[in-house]
Amino acid sequence: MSLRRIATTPFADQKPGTSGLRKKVTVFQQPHYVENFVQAIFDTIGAARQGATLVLGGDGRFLNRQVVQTTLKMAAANGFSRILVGQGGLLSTPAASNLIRISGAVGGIILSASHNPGGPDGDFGIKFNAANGGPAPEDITGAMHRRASMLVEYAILDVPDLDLDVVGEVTLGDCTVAVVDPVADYAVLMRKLVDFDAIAAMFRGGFRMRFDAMSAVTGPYAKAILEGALGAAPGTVVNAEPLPDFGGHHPDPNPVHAAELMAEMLGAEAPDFGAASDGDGDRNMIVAPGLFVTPSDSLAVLAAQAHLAPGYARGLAGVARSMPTSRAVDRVAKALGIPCYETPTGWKFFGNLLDSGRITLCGEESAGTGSDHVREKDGLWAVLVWLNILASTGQRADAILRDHWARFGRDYYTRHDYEEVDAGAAQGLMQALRDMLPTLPGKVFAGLTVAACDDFSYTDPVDGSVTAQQGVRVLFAEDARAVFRLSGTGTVGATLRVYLERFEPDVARHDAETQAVLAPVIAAAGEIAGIARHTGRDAPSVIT
Ligand code: VG1
Ligand code: CO
Repeated sequence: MSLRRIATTPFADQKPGTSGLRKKVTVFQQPHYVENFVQAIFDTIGAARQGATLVLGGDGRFLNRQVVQTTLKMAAANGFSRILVGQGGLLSTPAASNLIRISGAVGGIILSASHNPGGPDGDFGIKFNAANGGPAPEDITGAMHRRASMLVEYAILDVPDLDLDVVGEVTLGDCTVAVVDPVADYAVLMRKLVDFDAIAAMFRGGFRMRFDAMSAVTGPYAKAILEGALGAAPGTVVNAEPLPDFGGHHPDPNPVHAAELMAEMLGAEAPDFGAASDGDGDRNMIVAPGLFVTPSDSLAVLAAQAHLAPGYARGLAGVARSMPTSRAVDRVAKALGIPCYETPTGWKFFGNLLDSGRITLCGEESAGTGSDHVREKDGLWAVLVWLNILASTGQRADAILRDHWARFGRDYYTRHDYEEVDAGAAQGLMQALRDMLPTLPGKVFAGLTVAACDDFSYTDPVDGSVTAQQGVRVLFAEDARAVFRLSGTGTVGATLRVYLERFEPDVARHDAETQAVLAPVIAAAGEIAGIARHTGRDAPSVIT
């Protein structure tokens, strides 16, 4: 066995976005591309990696196994003394976060492009999580990018591939590689947080559920916990086997990409509860019989009812939501008398709030909810807390949501995505919006009056760091809001996201169709931003 130093040419495009470095598989297949970024991660960790533990795993997509092998050999050549890797190279993002935290690792590398499609023509991604289990904050990802842009060589052991399919320990150079069951520790954690006995009793009583794992990483977790530990009927979990191309599907749990689940839940034979998760298991979609639960509403319901789960019986210290997430959770925080923080998009911004104990629960409109149990959003966790609420209250999921609206009012919410727009045109739209901000207040668009607007800037209350230009928000006097930002996870052109919402306090008007209620907000947003003019599109590519 020998340690080799291999010459590489630096890559200038290895800049992590909202959640790690995400590119087309073909980009990662360039010679030395993976190695270059992995070495940049190790160099950024610096001396702290000597003798340290590293966690490693991914969502099973195309390239996962190959990059796991490369990373193992590089980690062993770079001074780590112990590497925990999920069996088969698999770890869901929340399970990886948990493993980092309980093993005292210096950090972890998660291989995933999350909800982006996989396969040879799909996307791949590499993300570094720090010792708290959370996505590296911007100063660290910035340092990785700078390092990747100047690297000239990387270190790797010249050894055959390891067998990752057998649980147990093997030696790699001076390093021990522990191949671990990806589900076991995560299941132990879930058992501490939610009342497994109550949920199991509910399933014994005939409660029926459908969980769509979308042929992605959550399959083994959902099978073991829902069907195994909790006794849900066999077949409750569908698309349970992680596939390198996710079976050709788009592993993004929303009503468009989880259409089969939606059809079942809205049909006559709907089970009592429906849920889905994304490529790497950190997102969740919740569907009640006959009623889709928007992620923003789900966060608000969880905030209002989490105390029913044993892990949260003591109540919540505070909550947080990303800026484009609806203000439904703010109303709950107000009623509970706890703080509610508004952060930029991306889980990394919740890290300091969670670490400092300021918040217990947080979430995003993009189907992400989580708590202080790990430092990532956690899809299956959200589903289990929902099940706990259903078991504790004995209520149907749709009744829970309607009661929530009756108490707090309903925030009608939709997101319109314009995908693969010309990057220059998208930048132009955002710049034009920023330029017109001072002139907007008082103006009327589609019958709505602009009350206030800004380009969201966040000052972290813990470390004082400032993150500017995080999206333009326009607040209307009619208690409606439109938010515009560009995606930081796409791999082709630019994606314009337009987030639209309107508050409706009157319970008599809680049964309307979302797009119809929001039509004036949609029209006003289109007019203000000149969406058609800038993008050449007359309709969004995806409406969720
Ligand atoms: C999207 C979502 C954001 C989420 C991020 C990562 O980012 O909007 O809320 O945190 O994906 O989610 P963007 O920049 O494309 O809007 V996941 O499941 O990739 O880890
Ligand atoms: Co994800």
